[in-house]
Amino acid sequence: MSTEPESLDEQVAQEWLEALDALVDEGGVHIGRELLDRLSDRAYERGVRLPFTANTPYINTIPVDEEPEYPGDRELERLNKSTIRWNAMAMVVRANRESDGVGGHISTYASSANLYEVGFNHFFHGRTDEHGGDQIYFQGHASPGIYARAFVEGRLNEKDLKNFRRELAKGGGLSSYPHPWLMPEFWQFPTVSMGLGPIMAIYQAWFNRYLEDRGLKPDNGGHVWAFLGDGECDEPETLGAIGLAVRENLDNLIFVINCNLQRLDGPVRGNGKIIQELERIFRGAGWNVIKVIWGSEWDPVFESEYGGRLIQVLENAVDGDYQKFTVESGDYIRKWFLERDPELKPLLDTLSDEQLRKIKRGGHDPVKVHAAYKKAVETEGRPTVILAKTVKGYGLGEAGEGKNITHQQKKMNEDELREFRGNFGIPITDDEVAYAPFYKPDEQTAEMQYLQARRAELGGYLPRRDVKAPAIKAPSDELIKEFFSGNDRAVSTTMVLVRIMSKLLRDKKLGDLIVPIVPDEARTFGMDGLFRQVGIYSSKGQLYEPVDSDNLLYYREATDGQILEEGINEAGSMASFLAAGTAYATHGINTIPFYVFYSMFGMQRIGDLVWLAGDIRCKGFLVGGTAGRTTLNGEGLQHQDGHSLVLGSTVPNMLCYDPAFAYELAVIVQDGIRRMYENGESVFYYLTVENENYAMPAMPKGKTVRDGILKGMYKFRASQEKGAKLKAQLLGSGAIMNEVLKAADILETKYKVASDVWSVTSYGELRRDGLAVERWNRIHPGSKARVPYVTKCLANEEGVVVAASDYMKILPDSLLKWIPQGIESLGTDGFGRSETREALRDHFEVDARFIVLATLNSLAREGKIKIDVVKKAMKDMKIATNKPDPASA
Ligand SMILES: Cc1ncc(C[n+]2csc(CCOP(=O)(O)OP(=O)(O)O)c2C)c(N)n1
Ligand SMILES: [Mg+2]
Repeated sequence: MSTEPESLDEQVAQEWLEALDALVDEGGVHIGRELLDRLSDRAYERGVRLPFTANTPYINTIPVDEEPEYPGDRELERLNKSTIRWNAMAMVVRANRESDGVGGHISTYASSANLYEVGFNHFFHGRTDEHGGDQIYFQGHASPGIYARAFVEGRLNEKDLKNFRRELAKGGGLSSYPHPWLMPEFWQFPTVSMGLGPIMAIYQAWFNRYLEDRGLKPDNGGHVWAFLGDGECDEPETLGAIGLAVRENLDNLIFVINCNLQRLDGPVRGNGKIIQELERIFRGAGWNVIKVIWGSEWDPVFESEYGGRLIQVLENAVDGDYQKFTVESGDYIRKWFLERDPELKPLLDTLSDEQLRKIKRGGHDPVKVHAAYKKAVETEGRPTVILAKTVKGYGLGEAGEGKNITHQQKKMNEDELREFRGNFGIPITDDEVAYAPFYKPDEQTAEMQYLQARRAELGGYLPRRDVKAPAIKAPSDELIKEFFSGNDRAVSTTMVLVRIMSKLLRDKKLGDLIVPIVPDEARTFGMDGLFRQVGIYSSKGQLYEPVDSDNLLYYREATDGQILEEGINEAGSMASFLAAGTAYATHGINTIPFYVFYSMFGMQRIGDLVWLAGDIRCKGFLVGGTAGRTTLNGEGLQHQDGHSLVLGSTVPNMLCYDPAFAYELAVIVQDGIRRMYENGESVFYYLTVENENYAMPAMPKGKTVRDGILKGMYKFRASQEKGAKLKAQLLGSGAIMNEVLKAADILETKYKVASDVWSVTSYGELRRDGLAVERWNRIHPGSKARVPYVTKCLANEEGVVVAASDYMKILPDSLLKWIPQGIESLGTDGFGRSETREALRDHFEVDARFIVLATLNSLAREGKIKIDVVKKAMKDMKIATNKPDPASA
């Protein structure tokens, strides 16, 4: 029979605890840690198993005695912070007064002002000649606070603030959120689509290391700071890549999560504690986690004899309770605590209502936040996340502090404004307060001098997008001329693309700047040759002997490797693309990314990041491999892409091309580098490349061919049948071009239809041109009308027009109004199938037979041939009338 007592004797427990206290008092925390380690080992040996927890108690991670002294002038910083808070609030309130529904957010910045101000005053470093600079991902809807600071700094003026969210106002206004497209000298990183900021930040930190390891950037400091919301952590992108940051030892990365416990509708985790949940996740992943939960006011309370009991009760409260404390009276809170632990009464009697009501949170305390930031920048070997507890709408008082509606709060009445002014001591008179005027202290005041001095010391104002990269020359014709002469050997456009990359990588000037990016599909695309040529980047080199080391194309990892092999992670790969494609602005380095992916897992999987690439003025080439719904055969419905070009057409500054031949691809890549890196245009490219092998023809002669390739179409082959009565203009793209050529031959030999063949490299560019011309004509009545390029190409050509591609019919149809003859479109609408190429092209009705049929039908409609000819052709070509419609099959 066991004689064990049922529970631990209280006195024994106290003795152990006191012994620990004494040990720590005498020897310091590290002695305490050592003892606990040894105790824990012994306990394990004796069969004592503790349940796993990645959590620490619900208190600040940094003990009071490890807090560094605050290096700044608290009072001057407080004055400035109050001024910035006021202006941030005023700009939103005024914008909504003048124009209802303009929107904006007050309460997010209200909760995070201190988090930003400690950073601006002591940490955030601008890029200078000596310092690499920090990259700061501001929480998107905290933008009013960032604008307000820029106003106080003198970078923005009253008119700018007044025109917040009125970008079309005279003289321009401020964009709602961080958009480099709209404010290219100010914002660096678009963050407002939640989750994209954090994943970009992780890959930014990694890419910075890549640049340093490859010798493209000096190792001259700089941290990546990502500010995000606690609600934002529910986005898979936010947490999905945190493992990489640990694996790659990214101690240049700091996440600051503003844990105000609320998102838009209500609490983030009403029934739990978001800080504890995030702590588990990040600690489990190996991050350095610093919790900043309580303000300094609570230090003595926790250290008092009631500290342990109080922490226990606080530990048991859920976030819903904390939110309630923010809006309730001191009495409510006192009662709540007493119900949980009556022995806390003497302590609670000593705490004022105000102390209780606010239960001042660590994120609002500069000392606590500074201690956390300092620890974060000094941490080596791993990334840091700071979980800062704050109050949403802090300082808004009755107007919305801590309330569920606070996220949407945009207006404040006179009383509320007066209260705000009072809370933060803004020197605005009673007469003025209702108007919510902007306020800026005189430049000569101590606080303004301080503010300016701090930024001067830290490398200048932020955010600041500063493009200093020198222009670089596009590859010469000499480099790519092999692609112009054609080749009888059957190759795919994917192989051609890889060959172009390989040539660029060998180029003395451009080679180092090319960044091949691939999500675990290099072998699929035949890119494994590059493993050997330039290696796969790994900060650790290659610590093992690769299983295929005796193979020429072995999996070669190296610290100076050039390929970013991302694993099965399209979002992460795209984030790398963004970091590489914006290095010209972030670091002044012209890296040229080529991100090659399964086209089906591009636009539709990571479309939001592609949209962001447009906003951020990213450069580079997105390459959708194994593209085309019938060209990729066996893989079936999930892999066959017939619409990425349609989705791609939604991004205003992305140029989408579907080239058929090697020389087309070479011309497009060459001109792309010219436009992006020589001319500095804010465009980027999406190219589809396919895996069907065929001989590559030589580039047709003629001055207009190159121009046509880039504009979107050119005549590839004119019919030799001069004087024929029947004529057709056949438009082909990508791999379907070969079907079009076959159809042209059949039409000519069998049906006496002289057929010109056009290569359409980009329906998107043709439509863009058409729209621009149409618009010009609309707003220039009476002027000589301009003519769209596609009309110029086709208007004077004889015969019917038929288009076929491996993409949806909407692409050629989108040009309909500019083609006087009309157009018969063939394409691949519908779900794919796993089948042979031939069967698929029959199923989707894009093979040579259907192109012939469409042409004959058009001719019959125009009365040029008899309908019987069409019927017979169908029979001859074995096209059944009861075929299922691929669009809905
Ligand atoms: C992908 C995406 N979904 C929804 C929104 C709309 N939205 C903007 S802010 C917000 C709530 C944010 O809550 P949290 O992340 O906790 O930030 P807080 O304002 O509390 O600091 C929502 C839902 C968005 N911007 N992006
Ligand atoms: Mg929140």
